[in-house]
Amino acid sequence: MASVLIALGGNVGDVRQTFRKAIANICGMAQAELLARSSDYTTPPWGDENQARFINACIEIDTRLDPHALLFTLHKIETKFGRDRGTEKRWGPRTLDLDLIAYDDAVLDKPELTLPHPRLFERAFVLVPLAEIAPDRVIAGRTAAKELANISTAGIERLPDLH
Ligand code: PH2
Ligand code: MG
Ligand code: MG
Repeated sequence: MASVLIALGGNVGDVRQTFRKAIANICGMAQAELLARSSDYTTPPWGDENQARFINACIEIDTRLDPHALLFTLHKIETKFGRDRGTEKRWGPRTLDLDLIAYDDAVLDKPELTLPHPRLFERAFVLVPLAEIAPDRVIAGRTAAKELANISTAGIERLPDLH
């Protein structure tokens, strides 16, 4: 079994409900167990500032799928929840983005998949939820807790839990 960190994002539709259903789909389709789930956060749009705020979260799962099979499964789930990679703009609005952040200590540098995620430490919208569930996990020699000190978290707000 592998311990995997996945970042969730979206800014189109009822994103929190999409997250809830997508996490259930990940557990079902990736034969995975949910080990941890961060709170949801509203975050300022990054990359293209001219769009709605995003909601972001992070989860940790235990899965038997290898990294490529897991990536394929995550893409299928994105599509199921309305994501259209064919027409969307880079950094633009989307219903659901599922990014593989880390897969055990795997290091991979392929066109379709780089592990750990190459830009994770530049993005407060990933680091803040990650630091909630895995503050001290060593990823590429660094930790979310320490890296948060080097980055602005302005405009990021934790949302109260849904019930
Ligand atoms: N995702 C993007 C582009 N910009 N900004 C925030 N705050 N959160 C995201 O998840 C995000 C983004 C494209 O995937
Ligand atoms: Mg992303
Ligand atoms: Mg993505």
